[in-house]
Amino acid sequence: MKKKTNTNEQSKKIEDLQKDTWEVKGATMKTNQGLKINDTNNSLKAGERGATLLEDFLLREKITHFDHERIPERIVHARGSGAHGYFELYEPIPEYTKAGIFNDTKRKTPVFVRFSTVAGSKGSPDLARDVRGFATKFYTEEGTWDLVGNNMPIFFIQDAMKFPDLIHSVKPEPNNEIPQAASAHDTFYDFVSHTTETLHNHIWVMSDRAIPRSYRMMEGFGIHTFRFINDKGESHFVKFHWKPLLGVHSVTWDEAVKINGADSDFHRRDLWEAIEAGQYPEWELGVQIVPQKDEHKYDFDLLDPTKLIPEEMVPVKIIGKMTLNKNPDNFFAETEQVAFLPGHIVPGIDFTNDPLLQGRLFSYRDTQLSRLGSPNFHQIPINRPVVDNHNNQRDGHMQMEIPNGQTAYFPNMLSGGCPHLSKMAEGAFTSYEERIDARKIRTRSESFSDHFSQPALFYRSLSKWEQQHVADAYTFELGKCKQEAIKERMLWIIKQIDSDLASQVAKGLGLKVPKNIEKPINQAIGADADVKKHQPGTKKNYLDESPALSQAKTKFDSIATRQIAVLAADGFSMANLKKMQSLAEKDGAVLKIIAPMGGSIKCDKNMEHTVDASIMTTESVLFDAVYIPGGKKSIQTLRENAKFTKFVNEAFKHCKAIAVDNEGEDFLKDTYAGKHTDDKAVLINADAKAFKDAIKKHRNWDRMDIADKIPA
Ligand code: HDE
Repeated sequence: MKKKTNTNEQSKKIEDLQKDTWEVKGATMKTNQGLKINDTNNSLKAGERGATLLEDFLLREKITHFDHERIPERIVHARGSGAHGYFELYEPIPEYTKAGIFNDTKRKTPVFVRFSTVAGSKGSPDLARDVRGFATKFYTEEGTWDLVGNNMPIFFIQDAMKFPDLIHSVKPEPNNEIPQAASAHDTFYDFVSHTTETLHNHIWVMSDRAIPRSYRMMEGFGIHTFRFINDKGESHFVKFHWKPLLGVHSVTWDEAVKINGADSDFHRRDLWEAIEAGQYPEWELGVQIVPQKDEHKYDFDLLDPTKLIPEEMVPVKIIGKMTLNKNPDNFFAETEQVAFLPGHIVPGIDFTNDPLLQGRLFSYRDTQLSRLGSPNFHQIPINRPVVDNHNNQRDGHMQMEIPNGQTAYFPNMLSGGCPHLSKMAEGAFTSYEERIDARKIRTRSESFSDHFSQPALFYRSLSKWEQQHVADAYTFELGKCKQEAIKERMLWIIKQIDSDLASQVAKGLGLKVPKNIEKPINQAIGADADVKKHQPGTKKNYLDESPALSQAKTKFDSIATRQIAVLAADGFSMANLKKMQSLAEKDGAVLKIIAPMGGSIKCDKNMEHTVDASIMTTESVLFDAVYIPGGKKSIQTLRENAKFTKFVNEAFKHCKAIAVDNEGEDFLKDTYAGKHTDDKAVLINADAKAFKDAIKKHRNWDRMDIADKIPA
């Protein structure tokens, strides 16, 4: 077997994976037994036209393997993309945690990250309105730590017991398996409208966070409150945050719908291409720390996963940075077979009693058994730690290791007591000794009953355009429901968040916000409890606004990796293009020439330029900005092809920056952008810096009112 050599910067994990990686180029085709193969095109037959012989072991080996190539897709988060990278610490935090990864600034801890959508199947489109998974495997010197988070800081439900109900309601309906990768249907809203604890995560899903521009431009959150344990055994509560260096940006719903048709792999491709181009995605890791003594200080329960701790109440301390710098060599072997378990922790990190987290500790190991088929899934190359992992577990399907020796039990004398235990001073793990003195009881804590305060805080904290997007999303989603009763319940519930929001949505649905709902909310209680006594608590206002929740307050300082469509045909002005090329050369943007046909075009200096895409094979929604260089002949050609006009109209509708030079202005007149040349992101004969500044802002949301009326 020829081993692949990797030219990328080596990490301990990449080196480890190379033991199992082989290079297709230069390899000789052989059977799984190492037999050289002479013909892989024809089966063994009785005569040229004869029946195939059972003897044909070559056919059987090939077909049998093929027949078993598929494994069950993940029950949730089936659709995903992964990448390798590393984590570096900025400054040690021994006062909070003894975890090696958070104490040694010289370490470059290898990581593997998998981003995903939740509800859709493995082949579903990337731009579904959905939560995104953000799961990170840290291959640390003390063992593997998995931080299995999402791109939203809270979850839909408070107790693991409700997870199958939640997922069954959002997945395609069981009778007809419709709709795919979409929450806009009756069963989901039936569940949500009866389970108000879902509202906080739900309003995040109605916001732009659910349709990110890129995996590289979204935040990540551990969601649950975890514990940090220092070397004195003291505990601090901690919440984990990933903050993307490119800021948090999203597309509009109209774009999302169109991107799903134009390139259903949009996010996967974006991640892959950025890494291949050496424009490595980066996130800073932040922690919110709450001392043990402050456990009950807040208006919400730290153990309730439907609540966030506003950053304005407990600041996020940035402690390190993650860089993703290598694409997987094989999607199935790495991205599909990677198994994340929230139960994978290291000394210095521990769990809390969050009832959702507690349930997850069971579920993930369990699901890998049916998904990967064996308790030895930790031996799959992507899953094995970078440190040795010896114990007395043995056998099982697909055992890959050969533990030698006479014993597989502890204690023993025959193997000198090995594998031996470690002392605490040698870095052994021990669980935090939490005092528990309680009744065994199947119930929900009263401290979890506030369902409206934080959705309302989130909505209040959004900018006007973000609020409008939320209202539009509710109107769309409920508009797709068939049952009036479900829509009305939802309207009443939305009113508990914000009555103007409810009125706007009601107007769009052609309904009225009900004054009351007939049946009270079915709080999370047992059948014998008095439902009326268990209604959600009244809305509180412990913070007027949390600016950190708004994407309007994110970073707008870079255009790196932004895709700029250059619409051009033969005869375009080279001098114009040259001016804008600095955006690629200096600022890391990606300029792509879109022309009437593929191949190449000639500029006015008679030079050949490779076309990146013909107008027929691409769409405006795949770009962040549009540039049209001058050149009489080029502009004439563009004006003759209606798709170029549609391209610019759509870019204008989606509030993107559009720049034209010289005769490009004539082209602009054919488009809606030409009617709004006073718009600050429609630029005529501007310099590259002005165009850069407009792209940096991601979108000109001031244009939204006009844009909404454009029939593109
Ligand atoms: Fe998951 N979740 N989850 N989840 N989850 C899975 O595990 C589950 C929850 C998250 O890229 C499954 O390996 C339960 C919260 C991510 O491979 C499964 C509950 C958060 C991924 C599972 C939750 C997540 C999963 C399916 C409620 C954010 C994808 C395949 C108690 C903090 C990981 C698998 C990847 C995947 C169960 C709730 C994030 C079935 C029972 C909260 C990012 O085990």
